[in-house]
Amino acid sequence: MKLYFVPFACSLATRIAIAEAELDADFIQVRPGEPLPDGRPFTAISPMGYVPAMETASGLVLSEGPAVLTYIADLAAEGVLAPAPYTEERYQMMRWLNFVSTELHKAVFAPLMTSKSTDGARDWAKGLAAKRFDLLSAHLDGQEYLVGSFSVADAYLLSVLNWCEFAGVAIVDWPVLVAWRAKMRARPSVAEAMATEMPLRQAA
Ligand SMILES: N[C@@H](CCC(=O)N[C@@H](CS)C(=O)NCC(=O)O)C(=O)O
Repeated sequence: MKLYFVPFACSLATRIAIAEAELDADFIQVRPGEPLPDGRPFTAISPMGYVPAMETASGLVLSEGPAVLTYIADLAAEGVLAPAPYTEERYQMMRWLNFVSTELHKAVFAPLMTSKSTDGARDWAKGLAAKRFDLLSAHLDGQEYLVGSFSVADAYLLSVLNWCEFAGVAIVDWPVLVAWRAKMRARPSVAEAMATEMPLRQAA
């Protein structure tokens, strides 16, 4: 399986998931504006040009983070990266994957992390952060993970919360989230994934 990534982008969650489940994958770094190492344009894999994206030896090509993360979770041993299918917790995990994707990643962080944004778009996005961080903070207060045990939703949330300082979102105002992020960063799979991608980000 090939996993396409940009260092410290949301695709970090896929690296965490692969490490957590002790699966094998080839990670292919996507360099904006450049073809892939095999000469294809990245849009041949991911039509929007977004990471994460993946490709299996049997020909499955998949993009969109929640779908890629759920696929990886289903390759892992049951309970390692996701609650069992058809359980209530499984749907709660899907709820959080969608929340992180739409309410945090795209609504709050995307406009704050592109040079193409306007001041108005940035103000609007920052204004959205408080309600979403309040909700997360209340949910994670006294709870280790978004759902029961560690899941790909935690990996995705951690990857997005990593951007707070760069994006100018004041996570310090939510001590529960600061503590949760610190604890997640100390998790071996997360520490390993971040240590792998940090020099790649610095060199990019
Ligand atoms: N809807 C996509 C969005 C993924 C996305 O925004 N990825 C960012 C990195 S975190 C990206 O590849 N951006 C490149 C670009 O905007 O051209 C998903 O959920 O996977």
